[in-house]
Amino acid sequence: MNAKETAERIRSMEVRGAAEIARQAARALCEEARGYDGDDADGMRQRLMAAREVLLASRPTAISLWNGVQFVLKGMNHQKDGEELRQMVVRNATVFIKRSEEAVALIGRNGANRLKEGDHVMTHCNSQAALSVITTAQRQGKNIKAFATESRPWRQGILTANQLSKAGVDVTLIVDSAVRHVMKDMDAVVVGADTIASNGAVINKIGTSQLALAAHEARVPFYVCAETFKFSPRTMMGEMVEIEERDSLEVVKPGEVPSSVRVFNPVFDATPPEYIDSIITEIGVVPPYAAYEIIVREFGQESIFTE
Ligand code: RI2
Repeated sequence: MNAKETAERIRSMEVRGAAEIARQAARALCEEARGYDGDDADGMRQRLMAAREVLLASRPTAISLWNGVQFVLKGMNHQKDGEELRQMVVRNATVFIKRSEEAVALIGRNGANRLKEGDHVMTHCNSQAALSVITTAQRQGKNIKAFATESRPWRQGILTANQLSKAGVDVTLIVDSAVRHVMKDMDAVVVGADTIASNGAVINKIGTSQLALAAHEARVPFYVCAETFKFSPRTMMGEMVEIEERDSLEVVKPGEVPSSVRVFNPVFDATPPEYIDSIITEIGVVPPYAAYEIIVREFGQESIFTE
């Protein structure tokens, strides 16, 4: 699928989940390189740059998309031969997708070590990294009791409940407003991430920060499950993370409220590091305050300055 089609599927949420949109973007760049007729490196570069812009514009918040695109196109300007450029893009995309898929399994293993037999675990939205932790613990025979929030307005909690149930996990679905009421019975909260800033703040599905506050109040450990490519080199330059705002029709049906009523539909929020126990990554379980070091280690100083 080419970049334009992929971007449309991402924008419309047909393809969603911060890691998955990055993998799909990597595949689309591969297709663009393969689909370019000829071996003119400059022409192919132009096509790839246009594809990059289209993909990055599809959803603004998840840094995984930006990091994925940067990874696939890294070194592009040094290639003089079209065929070599094509092969480089395909190679980079293959490495990125493989690393990303392996990371989810490693996060599952690392995170499952934090869960005990019979733990009650709340999750929010539909994060494959967070679900990997729960299902890995379940496979270890820990008899986990999962609690999935509905996650309005897109109700990704329904996906989560289905996936956990299929994996043999005992799962209870709750509405978002039941979070604080239920939190006192939880042993852990596991959520995903769209972006982790250099100060350790985590940007994830709207409502995540409410889970974190309720967990903090009830002294329940709050874990963020995220691949290292969810960390944002751009925030090291002081850039703020853009919080995507989506259409009001995701919240109300046409005519349900008078047109004078404004509907505000931000789809992500920021959880400050002081409410986060640990971030569970493929390279280990780390405190949120390690974010700066992870960015330097994974992306290098150089990448911070190259757009
Ligand atoms: P994984 C999702 O965004 C949710 O915010 C979820 O927590 C996050 O991506 C991470 O998901 P959306 O695409 O990468 O539903 O862990 O808006 O699968």
